[in-house]
Amino acid sequence: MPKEAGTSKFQIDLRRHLRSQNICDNLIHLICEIAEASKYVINAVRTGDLGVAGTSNLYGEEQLALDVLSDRIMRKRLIHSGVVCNIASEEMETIYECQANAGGLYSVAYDPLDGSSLVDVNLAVGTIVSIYSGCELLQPGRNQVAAMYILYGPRVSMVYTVGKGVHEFTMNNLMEFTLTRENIRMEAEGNIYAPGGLRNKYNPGDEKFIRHLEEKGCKLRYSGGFVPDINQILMKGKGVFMYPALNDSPDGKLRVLFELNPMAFIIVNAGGAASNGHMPILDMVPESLDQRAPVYIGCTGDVKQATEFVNGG
Ligand code: AFP
Repeated sequence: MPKEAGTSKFQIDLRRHLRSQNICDNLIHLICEIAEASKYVINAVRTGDLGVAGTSNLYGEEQLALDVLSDRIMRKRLIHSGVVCNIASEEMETIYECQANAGGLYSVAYDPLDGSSLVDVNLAVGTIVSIYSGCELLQPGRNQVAAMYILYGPRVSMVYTVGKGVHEFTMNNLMEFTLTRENIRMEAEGNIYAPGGLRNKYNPGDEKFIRHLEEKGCKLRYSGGFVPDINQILMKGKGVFMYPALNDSPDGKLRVLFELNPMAFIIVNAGGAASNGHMPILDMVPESLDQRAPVYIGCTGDVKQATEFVNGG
């Protein structure tokens, strides 16, 4: 295995790398099944119907045909894996129970195609996955046993952590994921920022934080897609993403189970931080599937600064 962080070793495939993580075979199998599912999601993204599905999701939002198709691809694969007891999807109203008894099994919460509204303008989108041991999904993100995202951009890349470092894989022409960066680390302070939501609805503390970032020379880098925005901050190791409480939506926009917990688990395992402005995202106890929360995620120094401004500092 490469010793120094971030060096690339193209011959190491995902299953071999997972075996080096000293985790149980069921979890290795599950992560590999999700990686397999992404091959069908990328095909759907590249060739699928860009129209609406005529149905709406848990939040009453109109579903795109791609949302429904990518959700079906993921759900089928998770059921087929044989190691999952409960499934929650951003595109499903309720928890889907595969198997009753939890012995050696996992529960998975996922956003099958985050940023799907960006596909028809050909911007990068992604799949976000959060894995817990056993059948309980409404538990603090700190209890995750694994988190991963797959980014469908100019390249298809996948980032995962099982709590022992954060690693990136890139899909090759044989549609196999091979290791490209290992033990990725965040720096303490960043030089880019990604501010979500309408600025004219920001609270004064968030406005002050943005001015602070601009005064220290941070560049604006926001695509409207959570996965590509977080991937940029992680791969550069420098930066902060925020989707704060807005004056008409005190919980912001992003979902704790499907978006915030997995991304926070990845960024924190890369030496970064994630807060809702008052406490670490990973210590929040979700009360419902559709819970949203404000988020500040990225370099520890920037997230600390954000929480100080938000709390009147
Ligand atoms: P969609 O899935 O509706 O495109 O929303 C994408 C998203 O959930 C997340 O990927 C972005 O960070 C955020 O919403 C963008 O929200 P705004 O358009 O309000 O900035």
